[in-house]
Amino acid sequence: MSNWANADSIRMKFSLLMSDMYQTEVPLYGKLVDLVADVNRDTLAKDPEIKAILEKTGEMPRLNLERHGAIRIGKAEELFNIRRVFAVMGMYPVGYYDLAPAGVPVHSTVFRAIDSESLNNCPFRIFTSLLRLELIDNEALRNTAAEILAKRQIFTPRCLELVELFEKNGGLTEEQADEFVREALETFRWHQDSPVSKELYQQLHDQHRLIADIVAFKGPHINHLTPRTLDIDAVQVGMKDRGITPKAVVEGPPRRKCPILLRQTSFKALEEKVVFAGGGDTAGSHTARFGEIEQRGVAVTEKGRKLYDELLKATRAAVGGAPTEANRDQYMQTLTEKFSVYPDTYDELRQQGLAFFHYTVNEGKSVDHKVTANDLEALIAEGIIDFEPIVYEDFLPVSAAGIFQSNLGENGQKQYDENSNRQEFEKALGATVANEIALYEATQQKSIDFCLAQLNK
Ligand code: OOG
Ligand code: NI
Repeated sequence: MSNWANADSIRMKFSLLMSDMYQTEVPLYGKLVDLVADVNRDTLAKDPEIKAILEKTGEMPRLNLERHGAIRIGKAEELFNIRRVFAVMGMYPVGYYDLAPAGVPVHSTVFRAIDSESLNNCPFRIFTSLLRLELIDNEALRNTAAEILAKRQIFTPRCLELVELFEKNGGLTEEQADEFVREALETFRWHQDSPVSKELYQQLHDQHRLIADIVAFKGPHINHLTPRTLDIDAVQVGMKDRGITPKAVVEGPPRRKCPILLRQTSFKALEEKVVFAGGGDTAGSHTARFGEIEQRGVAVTEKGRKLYDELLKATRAAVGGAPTEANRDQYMQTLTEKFSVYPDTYDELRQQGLAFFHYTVNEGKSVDHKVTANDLEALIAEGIIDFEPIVYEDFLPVSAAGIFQSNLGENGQKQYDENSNRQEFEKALGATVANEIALYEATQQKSIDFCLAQLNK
């Protein structure tokens, strides 16, 4: 037995500190958290079926804890070290997202817990994007940006020392872990004073707002946190009622009886005061930080994902591109129409191999003969085995681009024809990213194996 602090508890402590910090820095976020808690309470009271599923899958205690955050970092070494920092909290890189085709000069991964028990203990995860400086077309500006980034250190020296201790000893003591979360939090803090002049900020900003958000600041301030709701349409309406301005449309699939993947909306970024370097006219502002809400549904298979991508593409083709304030109603209507062919019962989703499920033996049930995976359908029909949706724990590149755009403002859209560069990303990361579909597949298979072992006992 080791006396090392548990990674899930370190992550939990860190996420609670982060939430407190963000509510202080962005008070509107606190209002959003309250709204989501109200909507979740109403939904659970109205819909006993949702409540039963959440109770059975063990997700109930984590419902109001569910949060993801996002950061944007500037250089390879930062990505390498952030991976080491997140490993202390039991968070590992899953998935590769290339945002360049959607006009955002970054590529990303998500640091999150992998197994379902750890996810239930604390689902906190961070969408982490790395700037692709090579996509800045102005060479002089690109070099200046690289020089500024080369000089910065986004981790406290003590944070890196504790990471080294963790790597050397295989863990941290409780006391070291508490110190670690406080030190690690510093990396994500908002700094009002910018290391660059107002002029340079403007040049970076004119190139792309995102580039200014990364290069003109001391560190990768947390740019949003996201609670999980059970009814995102109610939150979208509720935001307006409480004086919070939501983005034009909810990203992702349309409203369904059996939610799939991920739906997201956000409130628009706030204008925050910035003090630029150098004398003279140094006061200014920057808009980047916002609040987001997510509703999660069942994880889909490769086949399910292909169908999702096709229907989303068809919707966008029909309305002439990404949704805007002007075409939002038409967009949502078209989306619903296109998705009417996507099966909307858990039974169909399962039988057609479109989504992943977690199988369990119903209480008190047994069999009088040996069973194999081939008997699964019969066992379900006989009420011996039951299944629940496996929640999608990852993100969607088109939705993520929509979230980026909504807080980068109207002029955020650019065209990049660079190829996606996963190898480059993994080289900077110092590790490969896990394949999310393979993880869901393994979770599903484990539950089937467990059922069969239990019945054959
Ligand atoms: C990240 C946007 C992506 C999501 O939920 O899809 C994201 C960012 O704005 O840095 O967080
Ligand atoms: Ni997000």
